[in-house]
Amino acid sequence: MNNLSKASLPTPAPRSSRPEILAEEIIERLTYRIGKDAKVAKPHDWLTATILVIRDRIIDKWMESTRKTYATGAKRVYYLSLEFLIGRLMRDAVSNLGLMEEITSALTSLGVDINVIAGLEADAALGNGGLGRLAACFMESMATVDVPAYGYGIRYVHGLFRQQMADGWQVELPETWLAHGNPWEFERRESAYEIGFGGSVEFVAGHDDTPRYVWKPAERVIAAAFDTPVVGWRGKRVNTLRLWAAQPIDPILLDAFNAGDHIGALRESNKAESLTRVLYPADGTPAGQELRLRQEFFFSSASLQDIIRRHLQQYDDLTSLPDKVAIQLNDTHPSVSVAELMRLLCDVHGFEFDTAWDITRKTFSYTNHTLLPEALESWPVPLFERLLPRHMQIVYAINTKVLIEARKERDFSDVEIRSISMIDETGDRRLRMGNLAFIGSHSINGVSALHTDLMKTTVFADLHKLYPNRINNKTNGITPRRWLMQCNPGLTSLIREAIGDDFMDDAEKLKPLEAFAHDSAFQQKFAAVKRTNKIALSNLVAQRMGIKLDPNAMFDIQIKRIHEYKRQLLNIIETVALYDQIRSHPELDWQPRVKLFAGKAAPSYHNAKLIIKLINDVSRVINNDPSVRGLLKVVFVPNYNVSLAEVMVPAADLSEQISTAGMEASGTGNMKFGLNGALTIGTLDGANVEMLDNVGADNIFIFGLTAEEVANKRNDGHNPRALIEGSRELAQALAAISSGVFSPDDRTRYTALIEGIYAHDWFMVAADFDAYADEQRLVDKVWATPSEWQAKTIFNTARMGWFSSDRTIRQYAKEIWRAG
Ligand code: B1H
Repeated sequence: MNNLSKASLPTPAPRSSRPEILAEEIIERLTYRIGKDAKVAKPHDWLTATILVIRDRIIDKWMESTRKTYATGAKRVYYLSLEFLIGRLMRDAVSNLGLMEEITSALTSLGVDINVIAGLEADAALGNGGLGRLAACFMESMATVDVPAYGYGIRYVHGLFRQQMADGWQVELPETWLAHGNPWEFERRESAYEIGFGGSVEFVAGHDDTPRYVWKPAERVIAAAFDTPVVGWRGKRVNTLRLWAAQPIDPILLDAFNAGDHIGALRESNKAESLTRVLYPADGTPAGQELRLRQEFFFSSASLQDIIRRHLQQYDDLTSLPDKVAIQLNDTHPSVSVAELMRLLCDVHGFEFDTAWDITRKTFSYTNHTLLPEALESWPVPLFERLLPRHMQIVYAINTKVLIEARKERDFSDVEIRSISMIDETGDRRLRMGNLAFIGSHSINGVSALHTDLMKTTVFADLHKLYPNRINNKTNGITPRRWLMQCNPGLTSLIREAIGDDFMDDAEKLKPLEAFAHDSAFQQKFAAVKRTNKIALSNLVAQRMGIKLDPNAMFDIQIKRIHEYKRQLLNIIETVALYDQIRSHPELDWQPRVKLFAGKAAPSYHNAKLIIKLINDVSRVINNDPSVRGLLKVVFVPNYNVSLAEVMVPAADLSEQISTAGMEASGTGNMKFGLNGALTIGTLDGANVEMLDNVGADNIFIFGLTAEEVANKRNDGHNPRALIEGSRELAQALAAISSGVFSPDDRTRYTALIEGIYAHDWFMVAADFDAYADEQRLVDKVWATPSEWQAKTIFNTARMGWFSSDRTIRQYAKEIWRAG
C-alpha cells in the first residue's frame, strides 16, 4: 500500500466515556468477542468484556504517544528487567484514565458490581518482591511524567508460586495467571527474533581484510513479543511493556511424527517453550542454573535486536544510538546485554571494537539492588563459554582493555586488579555479572543514600576508584496512584476535602496536610478511615483463616519476602517475650496488638521456611491461650502478593522495617505504609534513613545498631552468648522456642535456628533485641494517647510525598538518561 492511499484511510471515531455508551460497548464485546449472551455470562466474561472496552480507550492514547515520540525524535528509555510485579491492572487503568465513575455506573446499569469483577482479575506476579514491584511502579511513573519508555521482560507462563500452608509449613503451588486468557496483551507476530545458544565462533576475513567473527549457534529459538499498554496518570501518555515468549523454530518435527515418534517430534518445541515457562523464585539468592542464564540471554538479545531495529528504522545509523536510546539494566540479570550489544555492533553491523565500546558504555546504565555477597550473580566460566562462546571472547577483550588501563595508566595493585576483574579467580573461575554491568555502563546507581554510600566502600570500592564519577544515588519510590489513591479511597477523599486535589498530580503537595495534624476533628476522621480499612482486613482474615480480629487493637504489620536479614525472627522472638510479660504482669496496662505477617520464602531457603513455621506455631499457642485475654494475636496471612498488600498496607497502624542495618538496599514497603499513615518502627537501614529525614525524628520509631556498628561488631568479634545471658527477656524467649514450648510435636524443631543466634548472631538479632523491645514499649506508650498517635500519623502522610516514584523517575531522566 502506498502512502497516498494510507493517508486517506479512515480513522476511528474517538471513544465516548458516557456510561450509556460504555454499557452498550460492554454488551457488544460480551456478545461478539466472547460469544456470550449477557443472560448467561459469568463474572469472568463480564471482566473480560469490561477490560476490552477500557483497552480501546487506551489504544488511542497509545498510538498518539508512539506517533509523538517518532515525530519529535525524542530519546527512548528501555527498562530491562527480568521481573515486573504488576498485580492487577483494571483499577489502575480505569483510575488513570479518569473513568472510575463512568465505568462503575455503566456496570451497575448492567447489574454488575465492579468490585466483584475487579477481584477476579489475575494478579500478574512476574516478580519476586521489591525489585520487580519497583519496575512496575517505574513503568507507571514513566508514563505519568511523559518519558517515552519501553519495559522489556519475560512473559512467564507461571509467575511467582502460590503459597499454601500445610500444618504451618509453606507449600508451593504453581501459579496460572494466564488460565483465563489475558485481555490486556497484544501478540506482535511481526516482532519476532531468533536467539541462539551454544555452537562455535568462526573467523572470516571481511571484504576489506578486517577480521570478522561470526557466531554459529548450535540451537536457536524464536522470541515472540507480547505488548501490554501502561497508562500514566490522567492518561497523559501510554507506554509499552513488551514481554518475550520463547517459541520453537519448528513447532513439530513432521518426519519424526510420521515415523511414529510422537514425543520426539515435540521435544524441540517443548524445550523452547520451557525457556520462558517459569519465574525463578530466588529473590536475593541467585538461581545459578543454566536455564536462568538462558532466560537472561534470551530476553537481553531479543530486546537489543528490537531496540536496534527500531532505531535503524528511524535514524538509519547506529552511531547515534546513545543520543536516542538509554538502556537501564535492572540489577545484573540483564547484564549479558553489554556483551550482546558489542556482538551486534561488531559482528552484525560492522563496527570497530573501540567504537562499539564507546557506543555501548554511553547507552547502558545499571542499577544495583543488593550488597549481599551471596546475592551477587556470577556464572562459572565453562558454562558461560559453552552457552555463549562469542560473548565470552568479548568479555575477555573488554577485561583486557580495562585491566591494562588500570595497571599501566593507573598503577593499580594486584589486590585491586583482582577485584575489578570481571573474572573471579578465587575458586573455580566465574564471570562476575556486577563487574560486567559496572564496566559496561556510564552510570551505576544505588537505590537509597545509605546503600549508595556502602556501594562505594564495599563491593565496588575498587571499580569506584577506577571510575570515580559513575556511582550515583537514586532513592527508590512508589507510585502514589496505586499505593494511595487506588488502595485507600477513603483516605484519598478525606485528603481532598482537607487540602484539595493538587496532591493528586504532585505527591509532594501533601505537605499542607501538616496543618491538620493537631486538629482533633480531622484526627478523628483520619482514624475513622483507618478503622474502616482495618475492618476490611479483618474481614479478609476471618474469611480466609477463620481468625477474628479486633479493629480497635493496634495492627502491627510485617509484610515482605521472608529473609534472615529482614529479621521476621526478631519480630516473633519479641512477640514471645511480650507474651511472657503479659502473662506474668496481668495487672499492667497492656495495649491490645495484632501482629500480622505475610510473605513468601524461596523454596530452597531452609531457615526462611522454618521461620514461617515458627510464626505459625507461636500464633497457634498465643491465639488459643485464654490468659492473654485477647491482648495479643499473631496471624500469618498466606499467599502474600500485590493485591493482598493493597488491603494490608492501608490497614496498618505500625509498619515493621527492622532489617539488620546495612543489609536492606532500600525497601519500598516502608514507603507504602508511611504514605498511608502507619508509623514505622525501624532500623537506620535503606530508605528508612531518608524517611527519618523527611518525617522527622518525632514521627518514627528508630532503634538499634547502625550499619557502621554492625560492620564493626562483625569485624571485632561479637559475643552474643554473653549478651543473651545479660538480657532476661531475650534469654527466656529463646529458651522457650528452643526447648519446644511452641513445638510440642517436635521439641528440637527450632534448636538449631536458635543456636545460630547464640553461636554467631550474624543478623544481630540478639544484639538489637533489647533496643527493639524497648522501642516497642515506647510505641505502646504513644498508642495509649490517641491524639498523639494521630498527629504523628498525619505527619507521616503529609511528608511522604517525596517518595513518589515520579520524583525518582524525574531524577533518572534528568541525571542518567537525559531524556523526557
Ligand atoms: C532486591 C533483589 C533480587 N535486591 C536477586 N536484590 C534476585 C536479587 O531472583 N533473583 O536472583 C531477585 C531479586 N531484590 C530488592 O530491591 C532489595 O532487597 C530492596 O531493599 C529494594 O527496595 C528493592 C528495589 O530496589
